[in-house]
Amino acid sequence: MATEEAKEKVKAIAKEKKKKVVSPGDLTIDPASMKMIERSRELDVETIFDRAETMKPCNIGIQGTCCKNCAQGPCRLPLPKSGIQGEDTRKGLCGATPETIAARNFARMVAAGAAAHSDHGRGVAETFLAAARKETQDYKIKDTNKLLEIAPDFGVDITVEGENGEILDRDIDEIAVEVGERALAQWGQQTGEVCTVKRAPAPRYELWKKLGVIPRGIDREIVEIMHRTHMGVDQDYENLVMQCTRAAIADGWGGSMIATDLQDVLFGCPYPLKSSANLGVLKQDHVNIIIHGHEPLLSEMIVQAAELPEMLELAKEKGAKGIQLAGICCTANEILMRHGVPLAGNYLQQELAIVTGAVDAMVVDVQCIMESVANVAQCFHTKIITTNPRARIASGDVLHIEFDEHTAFEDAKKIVRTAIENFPNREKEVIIPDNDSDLIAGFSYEAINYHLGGTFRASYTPLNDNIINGRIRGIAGVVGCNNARTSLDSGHITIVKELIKHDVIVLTTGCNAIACAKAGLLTPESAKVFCGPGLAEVCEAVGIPPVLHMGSCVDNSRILMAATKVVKTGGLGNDISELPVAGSAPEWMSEKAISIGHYFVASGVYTVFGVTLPVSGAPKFEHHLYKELEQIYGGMWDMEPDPIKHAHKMIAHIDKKRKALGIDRARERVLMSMADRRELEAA
Ligand code: NFS
Ligand code: SF4
Repeated sequence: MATEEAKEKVKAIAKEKKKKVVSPGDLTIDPASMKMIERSRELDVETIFDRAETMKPCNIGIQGTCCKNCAQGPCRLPLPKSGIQGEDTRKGLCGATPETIAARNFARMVAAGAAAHSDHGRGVAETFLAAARKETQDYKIKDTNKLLEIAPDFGVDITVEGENGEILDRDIDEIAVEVGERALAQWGQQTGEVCTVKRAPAPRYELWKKLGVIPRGIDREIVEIMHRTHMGVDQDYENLVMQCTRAAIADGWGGSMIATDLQDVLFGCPYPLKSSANLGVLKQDHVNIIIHGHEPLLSEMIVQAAELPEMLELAKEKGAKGIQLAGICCTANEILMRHGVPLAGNYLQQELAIVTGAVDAMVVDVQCIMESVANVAQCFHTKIITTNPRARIASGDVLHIEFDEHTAFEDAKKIVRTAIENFPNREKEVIIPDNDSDLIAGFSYEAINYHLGGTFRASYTPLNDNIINGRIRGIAGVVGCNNARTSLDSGHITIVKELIKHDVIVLTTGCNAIACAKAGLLTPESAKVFCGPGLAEVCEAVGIPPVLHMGSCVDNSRILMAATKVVKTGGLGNDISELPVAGSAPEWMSEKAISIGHYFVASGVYTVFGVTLPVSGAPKFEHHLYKELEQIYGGMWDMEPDPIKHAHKMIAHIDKKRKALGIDRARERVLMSMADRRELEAA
């Protein structure tokens, strides 16, 4: 017994030591998060930041070469310490090579990611159809302009021929029902093509057709990955990557794109608006409700419910001054983009939000919700409310209030009421960090069109012109998660700042967008401070931030559409692969990020991931992703954990494309004239 006690003591001391060793400043660059990590330690509340110290990743899994696809394994094939000399003889029991194993694991990540985005899209399509058929009172077709714009892509006519051969507008309700039906059919379709894929630039579409990678139906391609990666099926990594491409295109140009389209029609296409970001948006004297997860179906209703006078009254009755909504993860982005609801934080801040002691309810739906929020909440009065039958939490004391699109508003009211009633139960001292940053968000690809082109000549021409004349060096899509294996927001902010400093305009979504918001990069004023002279000039002239917030992760489809629009506007080549663009996910962690990365690559974009990529244990497969794919798609994968090198790899690729387009000289002239101008000004 005595020895047991001694052991416990040693453990406790070691634990203490660890806590002291890793200072919050090494865990994040975000001041609000630093304060809350500190606070969690004071209160002895364990968070992911502590667990990241006590549990290190597995050296074999991290290389992508652990296979557990059958009960003869797990077969583990790490690279030998001395590297591979001569022939690579590593094999699983069945003979699977490291290439096969890593490619199968990679493919399953694509499948899971594409499934997550696309199942979200399916939910939207179902609700859309219910709204179009008027089976629910709670959702309505809001943005009829966008409906008319997308209908032809779904093969739905927007006009009809009248009795005398005249062209008449079709009934909008009829159009909506047909679009809903056609959209929903894309999931279960067995043959043919997912219809929205045709939106890609023609040469891209033709290339995919030639390669045979156009998805037949969204679900089908995901299921086929699961089949092919079952024990003893597809054992050719190149062939597996082809199937990854089909499923990833089914996500980016299918499931995600349809989700974005239909959400815009239901809830309105986003246009620029002001708001603020970081934990400082929470209010001591208000009922604070955090909406966390991904689907706007739920959060849209909660936004409405929280605005009801009866809710405000109830809040006052309970001693609060009002109700403060704030978002975490992509739900945050959805309600920010359309309603200006402030961002509480990104993925790694979900536990920290609860640590403020000010969150009366955290309402979650699907994806990126850490099970540990349930445990952290137990140390506070916070109620965690799950709402989706797909996503329940067994840990802790979690409330489940199921959300149904047919009774959506009633469900939302119940949720808001539960949060309000919990306000008087706050038990611990409330400590809210005083950090919140101003931001401008809402740059749908339609909004960029409008903003850059002006009211009367909405177009992408000014953007193209500024790329051609060299003021803007190129475009970067920087997206993705936080990852507890790297300092929170550090990779995001270092990379984005390095890009804009070198005149690369940044399009952002997901948790990168939230990181940029917190760092003040989503304001027009930041252009002067952080941008190179060319980009600063454009931002100041047009009044836009150098980093354009385009929405949630399913809205990466907006980036694809923006790139397509740039191609179609002309002067920068005939395909996305010819554009001076690059993609990046500096702190990725989710399987969705892999699906996104792969559809960017297949669309012709050089795409760099930070932190790590589970392919390093399979050199031939890695080479295929990093090098050979460029020959096939004009886009390829890369991995670079060092943020500055990461940014410069992207810039080098952008410069390579400028050179191929013959516009590299223009940039030299612009920069020269800027320098000349400065000299003149100084004189
Ligand atoms: Ni995207 Fe959005 Fe964030 Fe990563 Fe998760 S919230 S869907 S997956 S963690 S960016
Ligand atoms: Fe091992 Fe092959 Fe089974 Fe994988 S599929 S666990 S490599 S025997």
